[in-house]
Amino acid sequence: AAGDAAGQRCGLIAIVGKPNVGKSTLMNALVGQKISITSRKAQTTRHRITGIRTRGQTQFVFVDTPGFQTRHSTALNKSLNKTVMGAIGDVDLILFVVEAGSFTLADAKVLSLFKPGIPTLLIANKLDTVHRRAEIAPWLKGMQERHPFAEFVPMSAKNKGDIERLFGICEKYLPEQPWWYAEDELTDRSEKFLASETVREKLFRFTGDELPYTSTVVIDKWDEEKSKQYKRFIRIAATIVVERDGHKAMVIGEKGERLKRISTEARQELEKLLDAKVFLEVWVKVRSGWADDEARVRSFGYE
Ligand code: GDP
Ligand code: K
Ligand code: MG
Repeated sequence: AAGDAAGQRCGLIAIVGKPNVGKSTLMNALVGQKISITSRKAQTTRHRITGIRTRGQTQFVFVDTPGFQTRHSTALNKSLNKTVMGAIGDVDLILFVVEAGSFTLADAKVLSLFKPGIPTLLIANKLDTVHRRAEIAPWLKGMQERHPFAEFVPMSAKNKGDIERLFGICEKYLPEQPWWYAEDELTDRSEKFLASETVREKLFRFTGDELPYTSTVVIDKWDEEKSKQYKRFIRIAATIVVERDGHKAMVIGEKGERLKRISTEARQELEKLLDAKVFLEVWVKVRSGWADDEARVRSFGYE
């Protein structure tokens, strides 16, 4: 697009809300590719993740955030909250995501962080799970009294038509200015980062609720080798860091079955994401108390 920035629109859109309302699912649907990992567990998203989508003359730059943590005040949670605050400070539009028909204390806490002046859409997500649709209208009316939302968008992040409609709504709020990224860019995150997140997603999906959310993934080795057979060939070694021996046994599973499943599914997804042949090794290590230790939280990549 170099040299022809006339008529271009571009802007930053923050996706904010309490854990598990569907923020990352929404961002992936908007970007059209899985950039941000999702699961039914709270605290799946730990970083500020940018997802980019360019359509026609408009470049939408979405920022997915961790759900605001209100329950425990560990170093990890403090860092997550700082990430959310940083993301909503200077954006063109906020998508405040809640579950349609519901508004809890945790939702209210997130809403109370918003500075006045930034247009905010109420995204009433998971509409597909609402059986009594007639109750949505009075609920929206109540929401109108809580905050001067610019618009209400009852929708489902899993419905393509709703995603299309949301693009049309968001576009109006983005200023006319040249694009910040190339037309085909999808994220500002590195491949290495996406790899560690992919392993973490499989870890979360294949372990029960007993595995604390504090477990994390570190990439120890990343070697892209020349190959005659494949366009790209990447050797990756990842370590899952857990807090206790018992958690380690849980991740490995009986006869190593669970760890095998985690690494197989992560490899398959990474091959698609990186468009490469991937050789992935996954190890498990115990480091007790890392989520309470600020220096270690930083060393694992959380600001
Ligand atoms: P986040 O914590 O806000 O980022 O939430 P996620 O995107 O990780 O989603 C949490 C859970 O809600 C996942 O199991 C999603 O599949 C599910 N989910 C997200 N959006 C919808 C939706 O529109 N409808 C339904 N039924 N489930 C959804
Ligand atoms: K989640
Ligand atoms: Mg998320």
